[in-house]
Amino acid sequence: MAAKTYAMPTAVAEHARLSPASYQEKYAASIADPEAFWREEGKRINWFSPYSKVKETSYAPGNVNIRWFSDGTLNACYNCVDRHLPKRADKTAIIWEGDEVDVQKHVTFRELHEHVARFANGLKKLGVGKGDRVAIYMPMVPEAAYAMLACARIGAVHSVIFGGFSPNAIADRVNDCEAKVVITANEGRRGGKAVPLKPNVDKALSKGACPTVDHVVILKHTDTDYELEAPRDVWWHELIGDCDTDCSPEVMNAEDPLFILYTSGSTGKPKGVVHTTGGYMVYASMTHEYAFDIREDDVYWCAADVGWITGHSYIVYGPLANGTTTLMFEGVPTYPDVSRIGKVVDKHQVNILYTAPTAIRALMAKGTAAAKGSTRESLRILGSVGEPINPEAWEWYYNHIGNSQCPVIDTFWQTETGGILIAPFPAATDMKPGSAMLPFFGIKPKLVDNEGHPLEGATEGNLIIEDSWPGQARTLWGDHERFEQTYFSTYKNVYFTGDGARRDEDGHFWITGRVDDVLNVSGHRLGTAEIESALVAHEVVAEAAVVGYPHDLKGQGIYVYVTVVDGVNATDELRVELVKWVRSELSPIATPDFIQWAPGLPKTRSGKIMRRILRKIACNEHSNLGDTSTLADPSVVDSLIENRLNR
Ligand code: 6R9
Repeated sequence: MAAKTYAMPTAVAEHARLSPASYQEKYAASIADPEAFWREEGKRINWFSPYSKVKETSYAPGNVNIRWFSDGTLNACYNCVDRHLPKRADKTAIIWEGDEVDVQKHVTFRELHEHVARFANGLKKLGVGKGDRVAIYMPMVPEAAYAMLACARIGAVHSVIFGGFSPNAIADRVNDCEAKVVITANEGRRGGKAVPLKPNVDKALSKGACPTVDHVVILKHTDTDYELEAPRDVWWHELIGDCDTDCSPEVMNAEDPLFILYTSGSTGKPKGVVHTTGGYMVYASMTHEYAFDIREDDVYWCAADVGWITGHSYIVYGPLANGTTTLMFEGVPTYPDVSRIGKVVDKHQVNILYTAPTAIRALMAKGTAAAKGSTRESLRILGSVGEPINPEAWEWYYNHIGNSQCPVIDTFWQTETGGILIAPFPAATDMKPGSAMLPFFGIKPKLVDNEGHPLEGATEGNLIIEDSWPGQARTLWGDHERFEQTYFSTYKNVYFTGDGARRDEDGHFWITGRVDDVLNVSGHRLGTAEIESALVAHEVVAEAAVVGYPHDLKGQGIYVYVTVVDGVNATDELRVELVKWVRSELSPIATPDFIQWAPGLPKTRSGKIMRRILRKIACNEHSNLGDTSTLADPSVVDSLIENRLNR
């Protein structure tokens, strides 16, 4: 069946930088001569000394080496802040919306410059210099961005640790990169609750667990007092008390590391993904401009957390490099209730909203309540990121948040890719709910079978990227071998995303999810995302997760976890109905073998369902769940195990 297609809304298409023809032309040029293409595009960034070299990249086994613009020098902070001062000093750089409804702040580029430069001088006072690592464990406050930019200004490498991580996870990350300083706050606020950041850092650092840390800088964000441990701890405001606002940006080489960001891999130990300065800045700013068709007066809101790559590339570096007003939101979409997002959009006249399917589904579960109390008329473009967006969520987002007037830009990318790889760039293409559509300039997505043979035409396979792009990760901190092994060894001479994808008859890409989530049922390949999407399309299903489990006859059976919408009774009759539903919505080959009711699903703090755990529970391997330290709410797992045993 042909996918439903939506045209780019006329109001967007008429003014967008791209048209289908100009996209095709520019894409073709980027592929025909990447060297010439990026030599030109690299100029969007201010360089202290220009590059003569552009692309020096090799994916050769045993010699993976990725360098872009390697003889140029620049400073990322200068590009996000200083270069805007001549024309945009009084323009708002950051709008901060606090956790509580009536708390907000506007920071101009001039003020941003002052805050960042003073804090950079503060870090220098603590002995932080070029190449030193600094861990940032902060709530979603402007100071988190100041801290990142201050590190970039003095050439220190930041490693942002998501504010929801536990002490053990902090210690692992701090130790892996041997951070010298940890920047935190006394407390964060999320959904009306206090998040004990400073106590978590204390626990992480206790008993000499993090021997490289000399100092902890603490922002006083709430009124809660914690005792400081002298001489290790220092208040942010005291540190900068006597610092001036003059701090010249360090001259960095294009290939000097800008930051490390830890992400989970298939094995337990988190991977320290390393991004360098020049290529990352070019790619983050360019993709931001094109994916959201950014205009000078736009108010742009990416509702991610700075603890994730989306926050790095699309709250801080991309938008600020482009001189865009970027909104930082401390809270959650459901606090005080599901109308919050719409109300924030109206209050700050947001033009572009970029969020995740998991947030969209949380709002969708409450019907249309999320649309109450706001008009959202300022919106022009919607974005989605983090996981495949099921067509039902896409349509709900399109209709009830975007008033059927804003394109939904479904952006596929990864921590390792630095920026967006595949999306329906406005107005390069029509949209198909659930499809990420087309590659960005310079990106060559290909599908291969399990042996690495290229697959042509309309088909499904493993998603690889042939050749390099400037925003790509360069290595894993301290473990280049693992970098090669993880991304370049499954298939030779290409980058392996770890995702599966389908390419339809029009050449559009549909990400089907991590390859390890693809089921093979009676010889039929089925994406867990497809089955979930079918389930979520049923009105009583709030959320669903599907995993495979060994099945005597079929090879793999389909095990389904379902969270029902508030107020619905989870009965045996409903089980039967849902099985029937999936058969008719998708296919009899997708018939669920078992449906387990789940009051909640185990998710990482960024909202990704931890299928690894669900697979273990489905297989009755409860005693060996592996690393659960990144779970948002570990108690969910206990109740799932209990339900499983009592079934
Ligand atoms: C940016 C980010 C990366 C993984 C990726 C894929 C999934 C992200 C997606 C998507 C389908 C999209 N993913 N965006 N799948 N459609 N639009 O999320 O980075 O946290 O490293 O996750 O997320 O499976 O491989 P990261």
